[in-house]
Amino acid sequence: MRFSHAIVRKPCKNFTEGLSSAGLGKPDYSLALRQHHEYVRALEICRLEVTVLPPDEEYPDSTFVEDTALLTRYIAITTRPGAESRLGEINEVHRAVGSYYENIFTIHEPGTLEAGDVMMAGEHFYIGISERTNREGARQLLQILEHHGITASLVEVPGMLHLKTGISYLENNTFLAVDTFRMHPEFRHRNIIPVPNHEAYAANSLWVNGMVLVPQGFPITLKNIRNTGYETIELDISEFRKLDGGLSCLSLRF
Ligand code: CIR
Repeated sequence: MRFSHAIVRKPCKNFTEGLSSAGLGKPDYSLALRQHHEYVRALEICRLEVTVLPPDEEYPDSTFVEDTALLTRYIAITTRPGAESRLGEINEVHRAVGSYYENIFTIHEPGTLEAGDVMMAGEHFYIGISERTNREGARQLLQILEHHGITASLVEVPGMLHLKTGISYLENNTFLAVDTFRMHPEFRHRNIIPVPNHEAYAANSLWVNGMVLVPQGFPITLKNIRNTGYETIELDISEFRKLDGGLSCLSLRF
């Protein structure tokens, strides 16, 4: 899989009011802007053409664009966030995605789905059932994917925000995962780079065109990824972590 584009959205001034369970304090807005800028540069280094959407002041969490859409090779699906304060983010994203996709499907009530719960692993998709993605939302997505010849399976997500909070696919049949998913029947026999519990945040690292973006400050995971043969870029995203966001949440890659 190669990506050519990414969509990101600049954090808005209200960003500091975003949803959070991290207990790490309020983010610093100007530092968040600088970190976001570095994130965009990293995507460009990975040879992506990046569309930067303007801040959307109405939605504090709107910089976490990943949750609002799933972009596959041929079709796009806009989601229906389980967090009520995020429901309205979809309208703008639908418009932005419309510049690139003819076929856009949607998730409808009573389904909820956030694409932080959707992991693409080659031709197969894993859909997490979490506090944000319910069974009905997952069922609707499964149906849309299968209708287009794409296979998917459902995975329970215990005790974390999204599926990709705890596991990432780094292509080459390789996953990066915390213990919860290393032991999971769905992944037990897969090739997994382990993430130690005290570095759990680094399980959300991001493969882009052969490089892996890794959050700064997780030396064991960084070393393990490098030892597996990947080139890495470390990025400081401390201000996004304060709102439970990781590297993947900040962009849609396609
Ligand atoms: C939220 O709670 O919805 C945001 N503060 C963080 C979303 C993170 N998104 C992701 O992991 N895909």
